[in-house]
Amino acid sequence: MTDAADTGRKLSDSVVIDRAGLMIVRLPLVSPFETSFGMTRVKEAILARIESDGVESYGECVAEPSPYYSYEYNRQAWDVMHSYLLPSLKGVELHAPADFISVTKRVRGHNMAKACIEMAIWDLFARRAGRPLSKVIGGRRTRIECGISIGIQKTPDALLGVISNSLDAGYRRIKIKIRPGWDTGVLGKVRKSFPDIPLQVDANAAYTTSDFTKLRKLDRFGLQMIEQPLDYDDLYGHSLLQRKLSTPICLDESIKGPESVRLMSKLGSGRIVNIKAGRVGGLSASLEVHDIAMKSKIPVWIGGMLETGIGRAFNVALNTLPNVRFPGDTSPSSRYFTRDIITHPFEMNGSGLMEVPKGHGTGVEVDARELEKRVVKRKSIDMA
Ligand code: OSB
Ligand code: MG
Repeated sequence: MTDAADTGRKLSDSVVIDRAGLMIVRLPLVSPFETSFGMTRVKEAILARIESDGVESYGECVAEPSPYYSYEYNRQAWDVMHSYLLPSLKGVELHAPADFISVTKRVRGHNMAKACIEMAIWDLFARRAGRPLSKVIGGRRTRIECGISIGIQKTPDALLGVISNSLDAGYRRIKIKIRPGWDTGVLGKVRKSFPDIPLQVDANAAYTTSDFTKLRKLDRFGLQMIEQPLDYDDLYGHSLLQRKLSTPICLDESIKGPESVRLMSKLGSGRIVNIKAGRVGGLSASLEVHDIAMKSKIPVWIGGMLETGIGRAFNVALNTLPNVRFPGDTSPSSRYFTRDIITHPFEMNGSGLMEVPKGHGTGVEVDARELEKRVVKRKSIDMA
């Protein structure tokens, strides 16, 4: 057990989930988000609502409608939560958030579905203990540094415009999505206009081991890191590539949990880890990944999946951990939605900082009316 997870163990008395429900929300994005694996115009997310002794809490599943970023996708994640994860919690006394892991161990994989429920449980424990989640997990910061992840644009000029606006808004680092055909040429133009900005790229696994010559050219651009250049499962390929690159490789898709970090560290598959709680199976797993990386001298940062305010709040809490050494993809609500589904949307000040909520649990409250407008499907689960 990690130090941070230990803190969770001491949280208040036990919890029995007496009500649970799932819903799907759809929120249009203020601008379409294109990556090497596809285009998103509307954020579709499954939310899980759980209740114990009148205290309610929400989790958000980061799976997407299609199995492109990950094998998990919404219809399947819904079924895993509805048919397996929530029923397995019926009448079970949870003494700590980590108990969720032992109760659902029989279900193999499906980290995003598990994380959705697990995070709601962490939030519930923190609310019952009357403490902010960031403190409960061992976080120390009261403000976090925001970066922005900029999708593939129609033209290089359009990209330069988005970067310029983002810098004006205060973002502390720029990440741009790349893929074959939208890489060195575009980066040359970016560096010509913005020679010194903190810049990184994310390929979302768009290159192969036959692209090493091309990828070596990325060393010219003074990038903070290259995120997931090769296949989602290819730790060995990344270890060969890292030996040929001076730019640090950061792994996203390839990190499925603590064991991936151990392997990455042994193989030398990269030097930085992107933590997404959904991808690794929840907050307990994120804390383990964070702690193992810290012991292996691998800095981490917190990724994002275009979450609504509900999921974003967990990313904000994770950003307060000590081994988070870079601004992440946790941007303010307005970067994604004209109106978020929480009462106090996340904001960033002109120097790229975001306040960590001080309230109990994640510190965010769902805007019931706004949520209602966005729900396209719902189902309650019998927990009696
Ligand atoms: O690879 O980090 C990624 C969004 C969806 C799926 C994968 C990724 C992303 C992002 C967006 O980069 C980060 C964000 O702003 O939430
Ligand atoms: Mg990524």
